[in-house]
Amino acid sequence: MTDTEPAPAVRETAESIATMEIRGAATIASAAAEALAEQAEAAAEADATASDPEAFRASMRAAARTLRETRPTAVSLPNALRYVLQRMEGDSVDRLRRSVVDASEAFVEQLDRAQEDLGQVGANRLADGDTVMTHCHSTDALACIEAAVEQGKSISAVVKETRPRQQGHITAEQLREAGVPVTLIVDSAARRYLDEVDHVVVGADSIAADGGVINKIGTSGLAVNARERGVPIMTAAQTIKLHPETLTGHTVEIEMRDEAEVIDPEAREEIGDIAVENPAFDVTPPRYMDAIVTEQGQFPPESIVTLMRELFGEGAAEPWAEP
Ligand code: RI2
Repeated sequence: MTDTEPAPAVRETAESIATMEIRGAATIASAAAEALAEQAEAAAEADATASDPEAFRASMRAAARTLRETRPTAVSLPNALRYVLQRMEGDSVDRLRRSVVDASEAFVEQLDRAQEDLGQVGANRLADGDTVMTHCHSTDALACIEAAVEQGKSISAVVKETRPRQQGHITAEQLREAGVPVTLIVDSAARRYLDEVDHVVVGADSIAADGGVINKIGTSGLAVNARERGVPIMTAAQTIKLHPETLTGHTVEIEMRDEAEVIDPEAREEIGDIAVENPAFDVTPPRYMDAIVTEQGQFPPESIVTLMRELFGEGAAEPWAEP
């Protein structure tokens, strides 16, 4: 390992995030924080960095850049890198290493606590006997449903399959394990089933300063249909999903994924000359979302900017950039 080449553990984590073996905004964030700790341990041993604090710092920044470049939309990833790198301090490699490992552990702990806390808030919105509809697989959204079940409420679920990667199957399995009766449907059946649903519960990959919710493709159509049917919809999102760059007018990049996720190459070949697009996320305007549930309580989407300013000030540092 040289001073700019990330440790093998970092490269493996980056690869797993890019291929979506590790997926879901919160899971990506904790994997990235843990990868930085592994980088710190490796750099404290490597010839080029073990006795040179500046080279150690440079290797941490390079590792963070490798992780940052994997997927563009979930802001929990850069927020995790920011959290750890901003706490890297010390005038010796050993102190630097310790500070990174401590920050990484503190971040992962906070993440788990935040999810538990927001689960309680989200559960309060659900009543005994409710049926919820889910989209994709969100550990934050599941935390709300599971907390409601733990409160003794009887909840059932209509789970959208979520093309093209069918993360709905993971949701279905985890809800079933939590004792929630599950009905799995294809995405296009959602509007038909909304009449039987009391709440829609989704997660978020990023939340913009104007209250726009960036989540798995299909969320915005579901939200519009839920509004038309009079079904409340909430987003469960820890505050690491708040996107600080949107405070200064930046927009959130929507990841475009490989067309092979949508159609297999042979079928495409048979159809002939067509374009295939595969956006992974969409933006639900704040007017179609009833509440954003965080570990700090529930917010109307339009007021989330207040919390964002409190947590991030007016902008976002990039501690992984070369000085
Ligand atoms: P948690 C997922 O994205 C889904 O869009 C989900 O709603 C969101 O991350 C948040 O997940 P992907 O990684 O952080 O499957 O709530 O593309 O687990």
